[in-house]
Amino acid sequence: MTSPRPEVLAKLTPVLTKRWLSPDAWRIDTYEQLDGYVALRKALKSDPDDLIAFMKDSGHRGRGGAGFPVGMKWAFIPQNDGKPHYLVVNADEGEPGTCKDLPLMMNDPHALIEGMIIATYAIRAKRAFIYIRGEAIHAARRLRSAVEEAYAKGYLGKNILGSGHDLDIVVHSGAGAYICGEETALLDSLEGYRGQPRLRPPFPATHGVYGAPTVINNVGSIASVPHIVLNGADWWKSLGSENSAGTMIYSLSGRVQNPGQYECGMGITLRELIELAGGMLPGHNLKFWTPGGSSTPMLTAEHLDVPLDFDGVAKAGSMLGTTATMIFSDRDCPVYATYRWLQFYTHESCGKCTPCREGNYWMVRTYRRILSGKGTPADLDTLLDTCDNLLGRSFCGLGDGATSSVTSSLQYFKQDYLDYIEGHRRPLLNEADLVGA
Ligand code: L3W
Ligand code: SF4
Repeated sequence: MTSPRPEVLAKLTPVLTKRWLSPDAWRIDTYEQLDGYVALRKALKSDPDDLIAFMKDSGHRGRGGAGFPVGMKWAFIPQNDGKPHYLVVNADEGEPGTCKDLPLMMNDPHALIEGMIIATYAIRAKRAFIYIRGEAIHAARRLRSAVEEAYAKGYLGKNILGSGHDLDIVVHSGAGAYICGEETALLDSLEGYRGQPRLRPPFPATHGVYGAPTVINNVGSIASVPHIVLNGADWWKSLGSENSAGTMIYSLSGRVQNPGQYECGMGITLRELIELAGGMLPGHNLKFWTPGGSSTPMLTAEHLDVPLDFDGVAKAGSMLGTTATMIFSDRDCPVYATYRWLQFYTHESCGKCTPCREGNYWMVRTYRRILSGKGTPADLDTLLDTCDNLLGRSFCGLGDGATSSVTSSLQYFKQDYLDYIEGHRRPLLNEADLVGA
């Protein structure tokens, strides 16, 4: 294992992760000793509209995959409309490879709660929900206990710290469906319906929970807010790169020595992240990787120096997504990885629209043929054709995301496919796997 060079080590910038190593930082007393709820006091002295303008100025962008400007989203909420407003935190972290929100909620739940109080004050909402992934029972328990602590100390409930702002927070557990991370399916699920995406527009900003104006933000987007309020918009901008303000928690998994979460200013490269993670595993050379989970097109060893910010990754033909960097080596097969991801999308497809429901199912069957040595070169054209019929034609982002690894693996690793088809590589699946294919 190699130690990172000092200049690379200096790129670690703990902001959201800075309390993670303090034992008990998840308890309110410790949190308060570590600057907790100081930003809230500052925010409650501001005018809500000024807070929204401040968030716009900070350049803070959403951490859930799309990178939508947070301040702009808050500003969409109509004011003086006589309707209740809501904040919903999307804690349904389920994108394959993504592991940044769960550790954040486990280690620093009050950062999320403090950010929620500030956000609701700005958008004038009195009720907020945390929609947490059903499997994350441990994190839901931790959040519920943190919410109770916050009520006991007067940070939640009526007239918070004498400001006149009221807020109730409900922690709502989902039932384990990936699609409920899509914001409108999440709303259906929260309202007690089967979680399926709604047509957009109208966007949740005007028609969200119970038809009322709603801001839906990712855990990381909201947990960053107290830090930004405390240290200023310019400070946040200075930590990142142009158009990508602040830090990001990059979750590294796969063939590196020390997989885990590395928080760095946006714009760090994969080469530097791998160095921070102690290098590749012995005997492994980087072959392909995802910048932001399985829904983002894979990149290759050619892209080691791409800045991992919104613009840099887009220029390289992919998406920053959730910064779930899954690292694969020359001992891994991009065809098989894509097959496994497609199985995931097929299983998680809600079935509402034909391109995604049928397209994923047929692509899985095609991959089974290829991986069992029974594929033909025409299968590769069929795969691309199927992707054409999913991308931009699916009802929600799940269908689009499913195509990412198919098209990118065919772009960079067509020979790997041909090796199975032409019999140069031992099939990974056998006849039994072809049942139903
Ligand atoms: C009002 C408008 N609001 C856009 C809002 C919209 C949403 C946000 C971004 O998908 C991506 C997806 C996954 N008036 C608006 C407006 N908004 N125009 O802005 O919207 P959008 O459509 O760009 O993206 P999205 O639907 O939020 C998210 C990708 O992220 N992804 C997903 C990962 C999964 C997780 C997880 O497991 N937690 O995040 C990974 O890459 O494929 O492309 O709020 O309402 N005119
Ligand atoms: Fe459902 Fe897939 Fe269509 Fe999204 S794209 S609505 S998940 S079937």
